[in-house]
Amino acid sequence: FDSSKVAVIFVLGGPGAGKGTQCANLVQDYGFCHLSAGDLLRAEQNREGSEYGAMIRNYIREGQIVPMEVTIKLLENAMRAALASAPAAADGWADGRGRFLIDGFPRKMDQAVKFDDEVCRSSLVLFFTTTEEEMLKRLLERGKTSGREDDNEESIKKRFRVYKEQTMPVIAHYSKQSKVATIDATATIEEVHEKAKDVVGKLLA
Ligand code: UP5
Ligand code: MG
Repeated sequence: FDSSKVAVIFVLGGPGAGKGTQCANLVQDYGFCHLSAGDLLRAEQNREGSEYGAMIRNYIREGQIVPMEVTIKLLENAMRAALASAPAAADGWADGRGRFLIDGFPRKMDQAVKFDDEVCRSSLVLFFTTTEEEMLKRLLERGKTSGREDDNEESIKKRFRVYKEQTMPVIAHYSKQSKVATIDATATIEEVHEKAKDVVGKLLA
């Protein structure tokens, strides 16, 4: 990708921190293209004829990170498709085209390094934090209706562990590059939204 025409924000935070919810709000505010790595993997899992379906299902249920080649290919394809349907303007992404929120990725160091080297670099990492207790409560509530195979207490505990062991180092890595904006996601959806809107607005200004 021509990095002058594409703007990427990584959106990270623990399982149930509110990444997807806040991305939807930022799409309304600023017209981003929102790509959730987890949603792309779930779509691939259910795609007829996918050679990866069974493998993805197992990884997700166990809370493990799917081999990065699969996820990066899905993200790259989705970014290309979005740009093809609304190409970045000659003056870059000022009008909203070519702006991406990449949600739930990169969540392991190998993914971060490969994406930065081979796809493109992010401008910012939005990092939503709250307690495990709060995340567990949200996910169990959502699990009543989500149909997600990983919204059960056993899978959630595994997701928390993988998050601490594999994703926190990614946050530390980008912190060293001063790219991380940390937002306390314990407050109400609207309060968190106001903070996120403000942070992103400053980046785009
Ligand atoms: N909610 C949200 N904000 C709230 C607030 N402020 N107050 C009260 N309630 C709030 O929100 C979760 C729930 O909480 C919702 O019901 C919401 O209304 C409520 P949501 O916005 O969905 O949170 P989010 O952070 O998006 O939670 P999600 O469960 O999607 O996070 P995960 O990171 O666990 O899931 P993801 O889909 O990203 O990944 C799933 C799996 O895919 C991973 O475990 C892994 O196995 C696999 N994966 C990979 O292998 N590689 C990747 O690169 C990415 C994923
Ligand atoms: Mg999500």
